[in-house]
Amino acid sequence: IDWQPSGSYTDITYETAEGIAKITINRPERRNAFRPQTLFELQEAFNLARDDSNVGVIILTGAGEQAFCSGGDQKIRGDDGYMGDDEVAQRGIGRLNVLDLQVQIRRLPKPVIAMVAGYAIGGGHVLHVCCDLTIAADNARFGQTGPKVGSFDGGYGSWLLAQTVGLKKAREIWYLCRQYSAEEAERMGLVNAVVPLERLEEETVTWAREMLEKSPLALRMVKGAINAVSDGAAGMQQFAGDATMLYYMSEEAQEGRDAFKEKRAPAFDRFPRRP
Ligand code: 2NE
Repeated sequence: IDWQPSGSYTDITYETAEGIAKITINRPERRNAFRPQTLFELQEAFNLARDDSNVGVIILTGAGEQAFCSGGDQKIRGDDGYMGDDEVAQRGIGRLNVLDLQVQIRRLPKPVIAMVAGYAIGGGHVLHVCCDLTIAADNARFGQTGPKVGSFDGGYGSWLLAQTVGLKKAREIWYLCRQYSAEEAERMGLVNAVVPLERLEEETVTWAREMLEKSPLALRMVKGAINAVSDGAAGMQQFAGDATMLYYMSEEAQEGRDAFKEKRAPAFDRFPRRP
């Protein structure tokens, strides 16, 4: 696959090919730990992929073979969050802006695949949990570290994980902070497939291509529907927005718009009152 890079980033790369966007966390010297800047760039890249109507599937991955992402960069962790280089940090204020990225991945109306080689640990593990699908290399290792390093994720990192692997297993993962192999992760339903490391991208692209053959609107609605159950009112809000979008696309809705513009009464009689 002929990836075409674009954009100018320090902490990530953004590439596209054949309707697929590949977003790579590029801090391998820290096992792809994220800092505030990494997350600003990831948010920008996910927005680009969302807005690009040629893109149907997004792959999130980490540079190199050692790690997908090792979570928040503990070396720049301040006393209330992670410290960036901006004016907010100069005032001594930290950020937890990975939470915004998690929400963005959930809301993004296109499938997001986590492509995991090496460690998906801590906040990096939560990111793969938030993705729609996960393809793991046979060297992948999964786990949470929060209670060991003085952190926790009580949002998607806890209850979406519990919804994925069950309550008992989710508690074990958080309470004991163990690491799990790719095979163990597959057995507990935490990943969709495990493949040899050298075939990781090939297999992930195969899954992406298979989804690209499907109806984009159907995929959008299924993602929204599955997420609505666990995202409560916010999930329903998005799903309801999609219902509005579909309604706008109907002649019935367009008749209401046209009647207003033409200063006449709308003629809705020709539209059936469906059973
Ligand atoms: C990821 C893991 C298991 C890898 O172990 P290993 O043995 O393969 O590598 P090593 O030597 O530990 O790491 C290589 C280099 O990367 C840095 C290390 O410090 C080391 O650099 P030097 O010190 O030798 O120069 N590195 C690795 N992970 C880093 C990190 N997260 N921050 C900064 N530097 C990091 C092993 O490295 C590991 O366990 N890493 C820490 C994982 C972790 O605890 N992450 C934070 C969890 S909390 C979180 O992510 C979070 C949250 O809970 C809520 C909101 C937001 C964030």
